[in-house]
Amino acid sequence: ETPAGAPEYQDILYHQAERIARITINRPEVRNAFRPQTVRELIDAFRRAHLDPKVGVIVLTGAGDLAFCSGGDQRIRGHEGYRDEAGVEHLNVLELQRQIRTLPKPVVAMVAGYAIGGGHVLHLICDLSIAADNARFGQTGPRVGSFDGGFGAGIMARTVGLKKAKEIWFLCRQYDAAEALDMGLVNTVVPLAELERTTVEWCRRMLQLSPTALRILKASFNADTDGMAGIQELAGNATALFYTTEEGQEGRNAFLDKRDPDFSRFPWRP
Ligand code: 2NE
Repeated sequence: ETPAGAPEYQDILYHQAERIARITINRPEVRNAFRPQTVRELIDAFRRAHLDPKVGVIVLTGAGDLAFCSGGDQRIRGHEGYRDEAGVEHLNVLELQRQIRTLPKPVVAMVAGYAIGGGHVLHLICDLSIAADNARFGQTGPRVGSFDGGFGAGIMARTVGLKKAKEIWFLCRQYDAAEALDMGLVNTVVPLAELERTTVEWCRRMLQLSPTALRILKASFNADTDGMAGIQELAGNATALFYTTEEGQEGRNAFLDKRDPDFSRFPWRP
């Protein structure tokens, strides 16, 4: 079901059912490589799912069985980035990575076929990765004259360990689904025919849990790596919870009533 009012996208698909938003990169003719327009649409779709209170969990996937995503579209790679329709060159996928990482709902990568290059980093950034048995993973940067030294290196090292992360980047090999599971790069591997069903099952399980607990846990996992921005995200959750208390509301009410606030009935907790 595509929700009413959803924009018509050219490079992606947006579906929602049962509090699960599914965002699909839809360029199978290039193994779901992304161009600036694709990334712009993905950012819009993730924002939509983030803000929609009817959405609890987001699934990112690629159209067809052959690829999740093969990274930046090399045909339109220009002098300093990927060229858009106006000729402007971008690396806007870095903004998308930050968005997936920080939006306060679980994001699940559903991977069939290749997750390669910048497409591999996208699955890495997602909170969970569910792989079909035909999935293949790897970085190609040093072979095609590129690299992702941000989350692509740092989160990779945190996920699979430093030695393995360096191997993945320095050798540009491909790894099958069993190897990916073995190194902790994915959460589970299922037969291709079971991929959709398992992903929905995992999403349904998360949807039965406390949204606030999952929201704050996601921020907590990012907090130390993300420095002040990570603390901001955690602290924003504390502020939002404080707003819901009588103590927090007394300050606002006093201001609106044009009186001094009276916090005397609230305890100084140990
Ligand atoms: C993905 C992979 C391994 C698939 O291989 P295979 O054998 O299944 O398919 P094939 O024949 O290579 O690809 C099918 C069609 O898709 C195009 C191919 O050129 C081919 O087109 P035709 O010959 O049929 O016309 N295609 C595939 N990937 C593409 C891409 N990324 N851009 C444009 N066209 C693509 C194999 O195709 C592969 O290795 N692809 C390249 C992977 C790659 O190097 N990606 C870029 C990494 S750099 C990056 O993503 C990046 C970054 O490092 C930093 C910031 C932002 C992005």
